[in-house]
Amino acid sequence: REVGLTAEAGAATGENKPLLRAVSGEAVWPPPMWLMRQAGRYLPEYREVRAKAGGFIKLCTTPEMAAEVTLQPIRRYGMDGAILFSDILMVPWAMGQGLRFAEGEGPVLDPIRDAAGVAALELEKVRERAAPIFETVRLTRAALNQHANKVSLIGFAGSPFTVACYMVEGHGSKDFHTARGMAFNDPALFGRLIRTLVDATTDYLLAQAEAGAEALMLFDSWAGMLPPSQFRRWVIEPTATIVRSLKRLHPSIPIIGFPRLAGPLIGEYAQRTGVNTVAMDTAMDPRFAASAVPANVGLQGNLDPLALIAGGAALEAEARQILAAMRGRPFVFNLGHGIEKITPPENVAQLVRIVRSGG
Ligand code: 1CP
Repeated sequence: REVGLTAEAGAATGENKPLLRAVSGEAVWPPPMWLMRQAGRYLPEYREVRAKAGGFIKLCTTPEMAAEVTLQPIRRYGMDGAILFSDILMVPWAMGQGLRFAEGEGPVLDPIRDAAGVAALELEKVRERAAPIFETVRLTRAALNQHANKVSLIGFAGSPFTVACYMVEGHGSKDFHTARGMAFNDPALFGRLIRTLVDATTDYLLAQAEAGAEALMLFDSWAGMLPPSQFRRWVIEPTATIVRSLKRLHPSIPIIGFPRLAGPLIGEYAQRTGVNTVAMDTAMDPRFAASAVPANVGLQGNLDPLALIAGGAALEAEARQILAAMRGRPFVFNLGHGIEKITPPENVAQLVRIVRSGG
């Protein structure tokens, strides 16, 4: 089976890719763009492959199919970035934790609540079990190189804190009481889980970089639930450790961090983790971020996915405000959270036109 794009985009050298330049700290205008969850259920072509795959994990671990859905939004919209199609929960899965994606109810894991559960995690199996995901990276990069050499391939993982939330809770939650409780009641145990995740995540991202990922993103979707002292301990410190290790082996690979709902701690996160770009959530004021985050650190974001569903004048006004606030900065246009499955695909095309006009 062939995975590819039709040849139309002009060839360019890797050094000239707008997204890589922007996430590395250069102001590029109009800004490059991609959208979180740009491959997904709002696209009929995704639903078609998803139905054939027979399960979400099967889709993530079948390289031809995963590469195909990674490329779909590139074909349709000409985004500047392709993000590996996988999930943050594939790291716990690769360490041997039971995981399933139940239709309509999201991820379900066999929860880990004690020392034996943490000790049973198989860090040494991650590379082997996740091999099909690295193969997806290789296939996708080869397809992008061949036909549309201006598009950057973004690899990713969840950040230790957010992944630990799911591992302990066993499912999605509004407040992750059990996981956050463990961080207070038994910080030694929670710390062992976080350290295991730091090691697994570093290795998993290194393997993606070796397979051809050109930038790496760390998703910390639940970071904003933590009080400042806990945010420093479970978000900033583990992220800084991962970034340091990645940079030792790949000094020039840009890293994007997404500390969702970090609020006023966004500046400290930017300065202390060493990420090259900080992704802003929907609640972040881009003007505040521009003042709190050092000028050599890129920003990414942060259109509300609901504005994208609305389309029309509401979408245009929101997008233009963000563009106006970010002009002159290293910046990547994106959403402030993942695209919703009821999003009309033509509204994404409208957004691309707005951003390409530069505001
Ligand atoms: O059946 C399906 O189609 C499942 C829907 C789906 C998709 C399309 C899930 C289940 N994961 C994904 C892909 C995915 N997840 C990507 C792929 C690349 C892209 O196009 O962006 C990425 C980067 C993620 C990251 C992810 N997964 C996050 C972090 C970002 C965020 O949204 O906050 C989180 C928290 C997850 C967990 C997860 N996986 C899937 C769902 C429905 C959820 C959320 C569960 C919950 O807490 O309610």
